[in-house]
Amino acid sequence: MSAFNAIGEEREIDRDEFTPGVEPQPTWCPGCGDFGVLKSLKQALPEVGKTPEEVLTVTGIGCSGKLNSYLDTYGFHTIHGRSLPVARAAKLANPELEVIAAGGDGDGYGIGGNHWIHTARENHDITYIVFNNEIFGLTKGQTSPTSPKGHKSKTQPSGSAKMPLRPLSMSLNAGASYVARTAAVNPNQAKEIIKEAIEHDGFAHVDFLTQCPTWNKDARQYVPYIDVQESDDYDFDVTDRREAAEMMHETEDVLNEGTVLTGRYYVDEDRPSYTEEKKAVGELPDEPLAERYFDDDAEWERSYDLLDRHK
Ligand SMILES: Cc1ncc(C[n+]2csc(CCOP(=O)(O)OP(=O)(O)O)c2C)c(N)n1
Ligand code: SF4
Repeated sequence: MSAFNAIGEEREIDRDEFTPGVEPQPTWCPGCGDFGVLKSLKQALPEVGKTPEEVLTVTGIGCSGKLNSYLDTYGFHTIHGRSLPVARAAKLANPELEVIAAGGDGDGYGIGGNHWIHTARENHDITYIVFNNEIFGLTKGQTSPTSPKGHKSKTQPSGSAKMPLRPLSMSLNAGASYVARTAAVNPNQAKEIIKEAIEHDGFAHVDFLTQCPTWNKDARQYVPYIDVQESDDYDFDVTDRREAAEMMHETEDVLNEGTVLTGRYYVDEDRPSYTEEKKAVGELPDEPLAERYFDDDAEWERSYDLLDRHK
């Protein structure tokens, strides 16, 4: 795949470019589904013509938060549940940047839940990948918002009394313009879904099922996965909100009972992204804020003055 570099020259891009030159110390366990997300991103990015310097990955805290240690894009490791506000700020300052936010189900659907709802509502042009292993992985397997009812862990030794959260339906209701679910055990589909999400202009939420063989051995990791777009039994219009909502409901009702349905559930190509809306009402200049600041000597002087004053 070819792309244009920062100075406008056309060049070939290879997925190896997304591997850091210095190999980081491995922190993911053998067999972890997080490797599947990493692989699909490394395959998808060059296929959609992105070079490493055009991409920013913003992560939260958790095993999933280590993603950008293994991916040679720009990276920002934020705090628990806060990948989305940082990603939003970066996208507003530099709309030309491809911004990918990532985190776990605890990170994104628990502590970061409010940011998720409002980022979807405002339709920020961000790809949001949630590594959904249905537990807190890094802190050793506690019950998370997506753990099934009855799930036993050290925090809920008698079994969780709570209904799991429904991420697809929540995102659709909040206003996301692209909603999909894929799985690390389904690598071909995962790559295609990630490519679509990156190319989508608006908030693209991918619930990415990732197995945690260390702390969630009981999870449905190797049950049959059916692609809703490939199966004649699940014919629905992904651009129709009502049909998509019904499909999501059906899927999320049976998620923990056997077959898992994955694929693209909802796509709205017509809704303008937050950046486009801001530009339309004159609240955002045409040229990226990041570049204005870069060229403006007075702004730099102001920054240096501030630094001096806070020495
Ligand atoms: C404000 C805050 N609360 C709690 C923690 C402790 N903590 C670190 S990782 C984590 C859970 C991560 O689980 P999840 O987001 O599901 O990601 P995974 O590790 O499964 O990828 C928690 C609770 C923290 N770092 N910061
Ligand atoms: S604890 Fe689970 S989620 Fe974390 S690296 Fe190991 S297998 Fe992956």
